[in-house]
Amino acid sequence: MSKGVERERVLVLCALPYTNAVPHVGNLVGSHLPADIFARYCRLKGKETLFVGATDENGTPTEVAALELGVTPQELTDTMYRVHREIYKWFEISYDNFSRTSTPTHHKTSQEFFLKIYANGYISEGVLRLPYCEKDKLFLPDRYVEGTCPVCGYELARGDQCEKCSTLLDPIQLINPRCKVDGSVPVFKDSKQLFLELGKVQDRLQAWIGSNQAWKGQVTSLALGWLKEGLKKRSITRDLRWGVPVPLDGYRDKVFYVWFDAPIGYISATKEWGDARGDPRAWERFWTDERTRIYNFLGKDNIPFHTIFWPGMLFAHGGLNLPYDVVGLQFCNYEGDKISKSKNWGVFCENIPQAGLDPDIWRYYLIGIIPETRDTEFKWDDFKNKVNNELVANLGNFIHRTTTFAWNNFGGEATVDGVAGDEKALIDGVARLGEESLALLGEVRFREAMSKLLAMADLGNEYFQSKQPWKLVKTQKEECARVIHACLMACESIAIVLQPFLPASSAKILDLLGTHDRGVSGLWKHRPHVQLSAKPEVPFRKLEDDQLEAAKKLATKSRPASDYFKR
Ligand code: B3M
Ligand code: ZN
Repeated sequence: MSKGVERERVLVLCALPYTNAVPHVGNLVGSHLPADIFARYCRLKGKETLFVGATDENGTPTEVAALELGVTPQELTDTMYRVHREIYKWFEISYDNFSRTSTPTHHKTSQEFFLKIYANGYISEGVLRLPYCEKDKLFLPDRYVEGTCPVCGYELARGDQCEKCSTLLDPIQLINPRCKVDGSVPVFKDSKQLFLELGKVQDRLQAWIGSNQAWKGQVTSLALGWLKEGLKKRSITRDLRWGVPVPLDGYRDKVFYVWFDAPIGYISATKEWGDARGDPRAWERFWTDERTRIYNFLGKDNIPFHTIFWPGMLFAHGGLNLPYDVVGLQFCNYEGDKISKSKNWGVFCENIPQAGLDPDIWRYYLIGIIPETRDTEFKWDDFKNKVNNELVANLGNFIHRTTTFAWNNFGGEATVDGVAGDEKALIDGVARLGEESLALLGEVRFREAMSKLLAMADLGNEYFQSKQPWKLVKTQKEECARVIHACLMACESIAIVLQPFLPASSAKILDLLGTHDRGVSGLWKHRPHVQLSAKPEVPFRKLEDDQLEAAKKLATKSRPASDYFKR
């Protein structure tokens, strides 16, 4: 293998959303958007980058939602997959493959994965007492049993996990269990199941988690906390029909537990991406070559599965890459309270495309509320202030005043035979801030990276203001051309760094500037000749109150899932 010269390789993974609901802004800022910005950053840095995701369609969440809606799981997932895909597309989430966990490749990959860890000796057989609804004649999904958490006493803990203390649970551990759908008390029936012997990988998990440098402190300490309690075996099969069938005699009428097959979806989606390009072994570069860095983006309730359960499965399997960073994000609330679809409290993605604002306007505000280290809050006042005072009045203003000045006074052309003095200081200063912004993105610190980007525009605005080109143009036209050239170069650097954040807007600005080299090296290039390609248009328009009101009206109304299945 060649040394040092190979491109870095990155696999960006976003937690797979269930198909029992349509995403809201909390879901976007809590995984898809940060994953997208990071993937775009990696591409900008010239890394070999793959960004995949999928809908999580199997098991109980789907069966129960379908039951409630009176449709088949197939109808539910077919429709919801399309709804999800369109929403992410609208927000310019740049998935290289957005798949589903119902594909034949995923079924096959999951079954092979299981058979490997079975052969490796990590699977045991046992009997599980599972909640059973006598009324519906059905074993209840973990999530649909509610009761008091045995660890922290929270009264609304779910059968798979306590939302309050994040402990992973089995329904039988709940005190006072109730069926979440009809409130009835479930009976517990014995059922033969397969278990993953997590205890066998405890030491390896411990060593691995302790050695991870990239993780945020909060993620590491959560993970170490669970390890301290000691890992127990966990059931990986369920008495359901909808899901990936278990390929083992005695269990063929069961399917895998949804959390068993879902993370394998990361591998399946990678495989499908390669298959589609006629390169069926491409996935191996990402999953077996240790130099690949895998970044997982997910909400905090998914942290135990991505720091313990899934890595445990990977250890049991062997030969596959573990996550390099588990980027666990906190929650985003709405105007002082938790987002809730049933209470119609939040900003819901299904109507946003019709709300009359560009995706980049949304992206701009949402980046500021990515819950990186603590819970954040969506507020309409904030939305307006941030867009108007930062994006429009600072960044947009610098680009617009520079380009219109160049257009009106120089026909959009600026030529210099070299840069020096204040002009060089501006161009280099802006480029340096650009590098800093990108370095922060590399550390998955999105909000700080965005502030650096605004600092680039600040620098440009200060320079423009101090040079007063509107006066210079009358007295010293050549000097004025040098000033405007420097400002155009600063605009170019800003637009280059803007690419991962606001992809469509940055592309428009770079088109206007006639920039060919849009990679990081473009930051430091002092192009001696710039010719604008067209009459500049305002890059970002101020949000007016009535416009925002109209958007709010649409975006805060959640569409009931049944709407999608009207016959
Ligand atoms: N579908 C949980 C969720 O949507 C689950 C994530 C799977 S990632 C492998 O919150
Ligand atoms: Zn608890």
